[in-house]
Amino acid sequence: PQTRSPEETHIFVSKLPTIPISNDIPLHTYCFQNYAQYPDRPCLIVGTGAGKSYTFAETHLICRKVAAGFSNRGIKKGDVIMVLLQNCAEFVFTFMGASMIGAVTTTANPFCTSNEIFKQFKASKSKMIVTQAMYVDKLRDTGDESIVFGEDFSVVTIDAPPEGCLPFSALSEADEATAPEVEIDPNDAVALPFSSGTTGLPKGVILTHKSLITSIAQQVDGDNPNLYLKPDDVVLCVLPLFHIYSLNSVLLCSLRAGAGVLLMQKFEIGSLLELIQRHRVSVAAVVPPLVLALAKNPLVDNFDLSSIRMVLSGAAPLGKELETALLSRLPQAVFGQGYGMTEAGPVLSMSPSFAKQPLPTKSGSCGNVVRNAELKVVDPDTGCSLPRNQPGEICIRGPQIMKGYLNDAEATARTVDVDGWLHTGDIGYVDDDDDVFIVDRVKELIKFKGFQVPPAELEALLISHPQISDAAVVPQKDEAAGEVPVAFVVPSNGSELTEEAVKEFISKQVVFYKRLHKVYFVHAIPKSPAGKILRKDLRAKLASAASP
Ligand code: 4UU
Repeated sequence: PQTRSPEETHIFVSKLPTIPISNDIPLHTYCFQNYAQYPDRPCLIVGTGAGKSYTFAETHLICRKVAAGFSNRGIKKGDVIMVLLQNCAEFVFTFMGASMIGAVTTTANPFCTSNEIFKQFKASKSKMIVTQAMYVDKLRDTGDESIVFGEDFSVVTIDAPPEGCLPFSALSEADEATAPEVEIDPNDAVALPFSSGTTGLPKGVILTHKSLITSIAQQVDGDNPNLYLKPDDVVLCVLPLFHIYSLNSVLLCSLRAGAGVLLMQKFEIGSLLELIQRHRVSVAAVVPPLVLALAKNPLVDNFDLSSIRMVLSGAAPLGKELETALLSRLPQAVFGQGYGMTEAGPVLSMSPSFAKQPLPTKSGSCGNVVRNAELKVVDPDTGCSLPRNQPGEICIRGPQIMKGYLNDAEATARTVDVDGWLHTGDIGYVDDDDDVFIVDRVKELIKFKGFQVPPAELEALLISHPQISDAAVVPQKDEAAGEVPVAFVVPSNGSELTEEAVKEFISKQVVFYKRLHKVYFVHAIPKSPAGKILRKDLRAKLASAASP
């Protein structure tokens, strides 16, 4: 076979010039680097309740107190804290406070089941969980005798602590002067989100101080930032901070740029519109289902949304029709997409229409590759890089990508090759104007409203059922959610299993977005000679028939 020389590699870079990035300092230092110039500006605005807000100076101080509080409670450099919270100010204090003592935050969805939470808890070896009282019952039974609530880990609640828990004040009222001085290496982990990547079960994604700083800088630094956030911006934070999109592109980017963040606990269209109007939200980071709501919900006409100047959509594909519909509702706004993947730090490409000196990009495109990074498109069969306009697997290289998966060298090696290219499992191309288009996904991952649904996790649960002998889970297109998981199930001999019973068996064990929407009983799961599920065949089967 022909080997290609490096000169033949088609590499795409940003149209924006490369910039110097100070990624050799700790993340918290970088994010708060300029705040002394605007200490009294609002930093965090709490959307729920009385609408409390924290200035940059207050936010910075509370983070330092929490750092001291962690240290007083025995949390040390390298320890992992699990944050099990909806969006709230304490999420920010915990994440930044942990960074300040060199600890690592693993973020989890509070709607997850006990089983899901403890899988992540164990894999990450968390020492403490910061949560809300209403989720504590899920934490009492750890499902493992060797891990005892309150003994092997402590639980802190941001509201009145139930029995055996500490109040958040145990952290936030510590004397900031007692926080230890720690040496932080740029390659130390700071965030540990979980993602299933291109295959298999959820894995800890090690994001270091250096990777996150690089990613933030690629978005908001430089004379002509790609994502231009102004000091008087109010940035909507309705997407969950436990997902890297919101954590990085909304929270961390705003902190760095000095913009205010409006924290909303969860998406509800009425209160969302009310908050946008009341706080004059200027930048909205959304996902396609939210674009749908903003574009189509009749309630929108009752509110003044004229403050919105920028709408960023990402985490799942967005159709052109929806983009057009949204812009007819928000004619004053610039609309564009970002394309991210947890493992990529996460942003691979971003619309240049958000830049300080904006450049045009086409409808349906995910923008251009971020600066200080390289992108290539490879033929999935040969691995050769492809020129413009030819679809293939998108790969990204740069200091922003993950250090690797936690305790999983094999999965890391499968995802990041020896030359440092991260293979996304997404199929796309770069056109003549450097616009990136995503056209398909070859990895197993299913995305329900932008949430990750790893088929391998559902398949493992299905196979654990005594009356199921084999199973496969694949995405089915869905108008509202983008994709929903559906299962092909081979019942054991003589079983009288019903679709409802299978659905219920799963829904008891998983968070809402992983629930099965359909179960097809089949005689066998199509597999390759090596035993791999032929997902393409199953997907094709779904596409070609109403009842496969
Ligand atoms: C088509 O979804 C994310 C991160 C999204 C993100 C982050 C920062 C978007 C904008 C931003 O500024 O991460 P994961 O790991 O949950 O899912 C990654 C996968 C991608 O590999 C791709 O398949 O989600 C899909 N995806 C998209 N697909 C992400 N963004 C897009 C997009 N269009 N714009």
